[in-house]
Amino acid sequence: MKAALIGLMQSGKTTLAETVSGKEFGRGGGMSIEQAVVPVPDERLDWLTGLYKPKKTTQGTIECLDVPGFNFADEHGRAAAKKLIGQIRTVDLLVFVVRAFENASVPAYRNRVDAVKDLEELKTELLLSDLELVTTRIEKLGKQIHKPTKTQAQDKAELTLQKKLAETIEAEKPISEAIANDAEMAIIKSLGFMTLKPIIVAVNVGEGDLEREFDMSAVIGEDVPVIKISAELEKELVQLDEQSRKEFMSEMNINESAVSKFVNGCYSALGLISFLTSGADEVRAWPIRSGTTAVDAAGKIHSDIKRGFIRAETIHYEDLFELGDEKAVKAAGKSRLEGKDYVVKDGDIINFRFNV
Ligand SMILES: Nc1nc2c(ncn2[C@@H]2O[C@H](COP(=O)(O)OP(=O)(O)OP(=O)(O)O)[C@@H](O)[C@H]2O)c(=O)[nH]1
Ligand SMILES: [Mg+2]
Repeated sequence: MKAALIGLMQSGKTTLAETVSGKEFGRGGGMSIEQAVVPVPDERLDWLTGLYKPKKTTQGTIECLDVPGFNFADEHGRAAAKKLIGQIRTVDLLVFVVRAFENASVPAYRNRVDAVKDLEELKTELLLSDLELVTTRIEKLGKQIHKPTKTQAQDKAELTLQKKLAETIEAEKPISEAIANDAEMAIIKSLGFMTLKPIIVAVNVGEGDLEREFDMSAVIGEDVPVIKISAELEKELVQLDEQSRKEFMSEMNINESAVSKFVNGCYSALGLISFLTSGADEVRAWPIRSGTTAVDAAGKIHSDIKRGFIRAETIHYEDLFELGDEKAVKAAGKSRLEGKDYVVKDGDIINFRFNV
């Protein structure tokens, strides 16, 4: 799963990326996109590791791109932003990082510190970049359909759809409204429209400002996860040992770490849950979309396990945690044999039986 941290200049994207990944990027206003991997914290893995003492423990991960800040205030900045947006059209999720911290030594974009206005500007610009993409496609396809190419029928279908998208954007409606079904979605999927991607908003607040309320619903609706973090402070916290960190967090009234908020926000926006596998070799968390069936979950591990799927031997983490070991879970009748179509739940510990 790939997420891009985007936002206007100097909103704290790099600081946040460093905080959640534990990696140092170094500054210098570079114009290239940096990558970092965020390991997904999961207490269940820690507990299972204690129980099974496996050779290794593997957390889920989120691949993060730290994208240089956008500056739509001048032509040079717009050209740079356009190029950057073109480079992140394949990501699965956008994390909008908006500034709400005061810091006299960091000049504010357009001389304002206004998270809601920044979010609005960002959203409008992404919509415009999608409109530009649609316009380019319409021009290209308009010429192409008159040539006897192999893709003529497909091109005509796409042209009709792109025109519908253009009308929708011009009517200031989200383009998702113009896409009638999966077949239409498939036609345009590879273009990577920015406004079709799931998003979360990370409001970067000043120290001690975590309680502040922000109403973003007028800009992004009710369903988008909004997290509040104080990136600079929390970056310092991750460098402390666990004991001092806990003390600091309770002193500063921080009840959830930045990485936990970040990961939960991303998982929720993407509809992800985790199933677990455990044994003497490895204890591991596997992120899947909620609604995934047992046979497809098996395919995440290996295509052979999917192909030769027999049954999913399943227990739930909560039962194991409560009863102490697998034997006790079985004795309590809480071990299940699930078939291909079983819908996997968050916290299921699965041992796939397969035959190839
Ligand atoms: N006071 C305060 N300063 C912050 C906070 N987060 C970031 N900063 C400062 O703001 C400046 C910009 O932070 P970055 O993390 O580099 O921001 P960015 O969004 O990556 O910047 P660009 O990539 O240039 O757009 C740095 O000087 C940070 O120290 C914060 O939570 N509080
Ligand atoms: Mg940066």
